[in-house]
Amino acid sequence: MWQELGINLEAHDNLLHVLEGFYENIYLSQKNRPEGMEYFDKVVSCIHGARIQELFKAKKENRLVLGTFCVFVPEEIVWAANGICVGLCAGAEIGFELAEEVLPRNICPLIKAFFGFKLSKVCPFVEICDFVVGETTCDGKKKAYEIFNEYKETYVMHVPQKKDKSSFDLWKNEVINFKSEIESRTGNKISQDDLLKAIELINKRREALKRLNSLRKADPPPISGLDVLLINQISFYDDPERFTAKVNELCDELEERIKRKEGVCPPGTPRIIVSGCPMAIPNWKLHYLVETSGAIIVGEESCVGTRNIRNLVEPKGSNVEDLLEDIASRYLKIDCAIFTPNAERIENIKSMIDEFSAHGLINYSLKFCDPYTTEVYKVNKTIDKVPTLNIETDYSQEDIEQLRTRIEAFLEILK
Ligand code: BJ8
Repeated sequence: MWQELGINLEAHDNLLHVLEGFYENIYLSQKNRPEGMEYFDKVVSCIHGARIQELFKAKKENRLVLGTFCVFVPEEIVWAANGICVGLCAGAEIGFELAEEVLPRNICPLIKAFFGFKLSKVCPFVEICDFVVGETTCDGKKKAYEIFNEYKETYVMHVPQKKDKSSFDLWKNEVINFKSEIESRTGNKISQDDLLKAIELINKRREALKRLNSLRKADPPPISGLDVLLINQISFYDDPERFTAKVNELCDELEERIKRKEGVCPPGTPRIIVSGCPMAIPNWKLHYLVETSGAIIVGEESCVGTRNIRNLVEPKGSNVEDLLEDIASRYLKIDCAIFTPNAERIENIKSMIDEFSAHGLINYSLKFCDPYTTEVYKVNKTIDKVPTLNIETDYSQEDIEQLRTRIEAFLEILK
């Protein structure tokens, strides 16, 4: 299967070998994990196996498989046309030397990583996709997609940068165009019923993740931030129906744990919200550092976190076009830092601090990410309830000790 996908088998073996050690160290060494994590451990342990096989089979049955790098792509439309949408990995320093042959050195590591995975031919997910859907979010991605298209066909959606009426009209039009694109590629005409079913499928997944998040309000939290981060990362590529059922099963178990006051750390452990850039799989660096330094992460204000699940599509429309408008309005509520102004993000951070009784906020930015590094100023100016720590990093391991020292000093302040 991997050969058929054109995977570089030697590089791929090395990658899986490194990942395995990494996972054992970071995940399996955690104490008192919920039993329900077994499913998610299994998904990771065959990250390039079982799910790829499912996608492979789906392609043989003529189903469209497409890949994305941003939560702005309205996946409901893909599912409605009997296609499959997967979020692609961009969370590790893989193939950076090859990526730097086509990209500037000083570009965000997430962008470098999606090129690196493709150019080094180690990611079966990107290889199995019929095409990739990009978006005009930050400048780095926008320009990178032009080059990426030379290696993998890339369809780019125009995401506006403001949220006024004309921006909404532009975005709604993009959503309508996207639907036509998917229909013509799949040959399936999307009906109202198809759209309603797809909206329900993805809403249910978001609701399960919301339920999981809300259980972290307990003191002590019944699950670690590392585990919730992993579950969020898996949500991007697992089968949505199965994934939702597994998250709900886990939540049932966590509710029992809360009743027994059983947690993954002692009560009163410093509680942290992490806010900023997305952490694509297998980027576990910050969570690992924080949770092995005596604190617990209780929320991620991130696209791999609440930014992706906060809002559901509210299907009020009674025909396809109106439903597309409902989809468009849900997606335009996303409070990504590429928008100006972006006041709702700050309000969302504030309410997360209150809801999750956080003691501190960590602003997490990837190096060279202008939207998030610049927005840190406004976040810090407005958040006065809890101390904040600004972290700017990449996927390397070089700054680990330096970051640990800064995190430990921050936790001393919180204590
Ligand atoms: S909706 S956060 S997933 S754009 S980290 S590549 S912004 S330079 S990933 Fe994002 Fe969509 Fe927004 Fe979410 Fe650019 Fe920044 Fe890199 Fe980023």
